[in-house]
Amino acid sequence: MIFKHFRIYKNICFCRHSSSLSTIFALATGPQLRSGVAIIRVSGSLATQSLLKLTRETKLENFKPKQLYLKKIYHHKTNDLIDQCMTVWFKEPKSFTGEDVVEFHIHGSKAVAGAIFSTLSSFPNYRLAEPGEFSKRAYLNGRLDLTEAEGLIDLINAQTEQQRKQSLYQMQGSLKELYERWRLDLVKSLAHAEAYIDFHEDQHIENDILSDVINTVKTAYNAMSIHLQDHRRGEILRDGCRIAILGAPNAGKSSLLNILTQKPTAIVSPIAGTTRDVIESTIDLGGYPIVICDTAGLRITDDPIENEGVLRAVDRANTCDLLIIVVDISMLSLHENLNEQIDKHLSDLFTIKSSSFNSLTKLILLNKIDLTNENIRLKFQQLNDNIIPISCTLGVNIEEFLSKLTKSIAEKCTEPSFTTPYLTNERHRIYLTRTVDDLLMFLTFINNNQDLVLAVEYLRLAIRSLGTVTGVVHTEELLDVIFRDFCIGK
Ligand SMILES: Nc1nc2c(ncn2[C@@H]2O[C@H](COP(=O)(O)OP(=O)(O)O)[C@@H](O)[C@H]2O)c(=O)[nH]1
Ligand SMILES: [Mg+2]
Repeated sequence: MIFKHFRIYKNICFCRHSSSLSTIFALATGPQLRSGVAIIRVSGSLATQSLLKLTRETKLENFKPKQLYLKKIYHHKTNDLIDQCMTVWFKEPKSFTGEDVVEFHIHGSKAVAGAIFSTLSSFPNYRLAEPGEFSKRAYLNGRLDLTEAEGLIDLINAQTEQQRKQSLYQMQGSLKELYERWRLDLVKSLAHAEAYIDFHEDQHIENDILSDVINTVKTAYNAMSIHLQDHRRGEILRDGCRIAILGAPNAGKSSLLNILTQKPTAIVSPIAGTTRDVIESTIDLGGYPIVICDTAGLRITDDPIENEGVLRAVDRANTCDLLIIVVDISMLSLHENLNEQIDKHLSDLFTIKSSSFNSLTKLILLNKIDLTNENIRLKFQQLNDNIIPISCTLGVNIEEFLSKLTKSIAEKCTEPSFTTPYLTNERHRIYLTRTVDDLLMFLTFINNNQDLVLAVEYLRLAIRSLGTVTGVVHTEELLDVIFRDFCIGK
């Protein structure tokens, strides 16, 4: 049995210590030098040498790990005093990378950092770190799994409050816990299934063992399928909710964009066909990131450039998460039913490039209500819930529109939570989909009473794909893709 258990793990790469690697250094704080403090981080088996040589101390015992010491630091070759700064070291394995790490909290100038880089470069087996190399070492030394490392880079890139929460939870292991729980259940099932294959004919093996395996796999399969049917919530929050503003020429789309971005991002003019290209802006709405784009007015036109603009508008709308459609109220016949008039206006608009955008959430803005009289405004109470009468020029009902928009986006992303995390990137989706597909193959083989040995092969593949999400299984190529997005010093 022990031998069989070993077989399960034989293809899986476990953590590997890295004492033979070079010692690396980089600026851990942002790239602009000219700050009160900047931090240079050194990591590797020779890291403490830099602490002793730069401070001219002889004994490492003079530095307790994780304690700050104010020290004068000197150039190792020229003996020049470089700076007076705080220093700290973290003894392996209790450091970010799992290796010995030393930090110099220097005055943040190009000259000070340059002098320290020059002295560190002169040490044998020292070199400048590659982008993401500290985090990659942390992963290789088992300090982070891949989802936690991805959470870390997302936290560094977070622009809004909700992105901060989601990435922080992921960095603290929300996805890792979920995926590891599933993986370990499947690993146990695999071990039991193999035991059953090997011993059920000639030894006493409980009959229930196979049905337990099937139940566990079914439970994991169902949970993962639900996890995948998430309407891309985590990904929308990570990448920004994509919104397109659509409508006929002159409806007030560019005016609306300028209200949302609070600056004259797009040209507003009474000349129809002013906006041609898609104009994109990023904003923060109630902590949610939004990538909003203004588009060319939808109409049939002989002008090839404007026509290209209309095509681009439709293309963009097709790849969006949400649509805002602006309707100029003066285009409607106001004495008839307003909801029906708006429906007709939209269906005329969408026939222009035979689009429907059926699957998309739509907010409809009835703009230029400042041009209407009190009698017409009374009819607004009968409007459908997703139609908001506004005036871009006078700023009427803009608050109501913004709160409805925030609500729609919050529904698309939901509030991040540690206990119910959503997958946050395409990589997770690809490998989890493979996992689910292989689990389904396993269950189908079993249901059809097909070869159990072959069925178990699918279970093994599923475990492998799931392990690729967290990094229990990895290839160099996969690590390159993940860590190349990191900045130097992280
Ligand atoms: N009266 C009135 N005019 C507006 C309003 N919003 C926009 N406009 C005017 O409508 C014209 C077209 O606006 P624009 O934002 O460029 O429309 P777009 O073609 O849809 O981008 C401009 O002259 C705007 O000043 C509004 O709420 N009331
Ligand atoms: Mg415009």
